[in-house]
Amino acid sequence: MVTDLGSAREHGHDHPHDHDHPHDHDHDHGRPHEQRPEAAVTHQPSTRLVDLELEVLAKNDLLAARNRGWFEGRGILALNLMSSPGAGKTSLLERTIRDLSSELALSVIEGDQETLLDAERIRATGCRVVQINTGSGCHLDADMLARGLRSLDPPAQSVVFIENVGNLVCPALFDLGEHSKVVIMSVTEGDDKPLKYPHMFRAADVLLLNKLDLLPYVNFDVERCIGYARQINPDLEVLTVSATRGDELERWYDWLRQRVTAAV
Ligand SMILES: Nc1nc2c(ncn2[C@@H]2O[C@H](COP(=O)(O)OP(=O)(O)OP(=O)(O)O)[C@@H](O)[C@H]2O)c(=O)[nH]1
Ligand SMILES: [Mg+2]
Repeated sequence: MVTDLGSAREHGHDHPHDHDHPHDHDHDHGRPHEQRPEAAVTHQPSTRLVDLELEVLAKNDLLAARNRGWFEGRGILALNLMSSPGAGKTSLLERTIRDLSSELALSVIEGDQETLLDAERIRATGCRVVQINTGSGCHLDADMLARGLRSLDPPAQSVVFIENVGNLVCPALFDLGEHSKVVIMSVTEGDDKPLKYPHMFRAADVLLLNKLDLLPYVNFDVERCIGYARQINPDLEVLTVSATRGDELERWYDWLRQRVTAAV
């Protein structure tokens, strides 16, 4: 089943940021940072904007708690997969579904700004899937997930993978009610990313370092990357894999099986 829930929100960027200029705007990726008026100004955040941000977070946390209860009541393990665009979330899911669907009941919520492309890839594996399109939104939130779950209707004692919108920043801030946050990073992204995007690596329970097969062609130091990631989050589990070639996926499957045993 592929369900497009439509654009889950028609807004710009009305979520809280963990920095000192809360705001409500569209992402301004088009202009260099130094050209943006706010870049030159030290903001004094207005009390009202801070209040609004806290309201957004509090509302999301409430809905996430409901999702968490919903999962627990049904013995469902929910995993939130996050990464920058193209790190390999859908590829990892395609391979995982192919390898484990005879052993575990799996279904997928796909989050993207536009298109049904990822849902169609998942559907081709025979797996139950619902696509959420966020429009201009750069992450899934707990309300979108709740609506997606109503449409997905996953069975009890199953695993729901949530593929978040490709973005190494915003998804880390929004609890969805998942059991674990899985961050995927590929070796083509540069080994400094844990230091530059610390919130994601701090929030994650496990890091999958993907595209191991490309290591001979890129300048990437695996040990340095893992060191940076553990500098940010000493408890972070790290698994190195290749989703397409299949390297070391058994370790990922074992991690998954352990979580399933604990949750269902
Ligand atoms: N060489 C290599 N390529 C990979 C691997 N995993 C994914 N890819 C490729 O990377 C590209 C992006 O993979 P996707 O699975 O679509 O990545 P994604 O994270 O789902 O992307 P978004 O949903 O757009 O954020 C595709 O061309 C994949 O074939 C891998 O382990 N090795
Ligand atoms: Mg994808």
